[in-house]
Amino acid sequence: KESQAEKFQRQHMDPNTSTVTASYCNEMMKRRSMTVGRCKPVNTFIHEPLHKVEAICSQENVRCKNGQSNCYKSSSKMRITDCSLKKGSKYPKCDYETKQLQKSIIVACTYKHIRIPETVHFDGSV
Ligand code: UM3
Repeated sequence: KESQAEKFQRQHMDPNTSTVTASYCNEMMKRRSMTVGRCKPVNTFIHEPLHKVEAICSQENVRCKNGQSNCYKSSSKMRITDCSLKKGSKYPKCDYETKQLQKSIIVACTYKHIRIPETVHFDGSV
């Protein structure tokens, strides 16, 4: 079964893409299985190496949108792409807007082993 950390990487990590095209989100949302059963409404891809994203777990601790306390904000801006479902797009034709941004990101971290955190959820960007 897919772990939460594996799911985070499938849904949010794309380190080897630097510039994206208008069709990026339509292709990636499908390729990463976020258009199965429904169109996931909003999803962010992170274009930074995994070690830089995991390092956020030792940066600024902030409260998560759901009230949990295990969210962390990146001290530097990261290259990201926001995918948002276009108004009027109807499953199974998931049609996304692609927006390339540089923002600080907030992720949730849990411990896989004592002292070894891993990223498990994307909470937002600021
Ligand atoms: N989400 C993003 N980017 C945003 C805001 C929300 O990817 O800027 C995703 C993360 C959550 C979902 O999915 O929307 C609900 O908040 P996840 O927990 O699987 O990462």
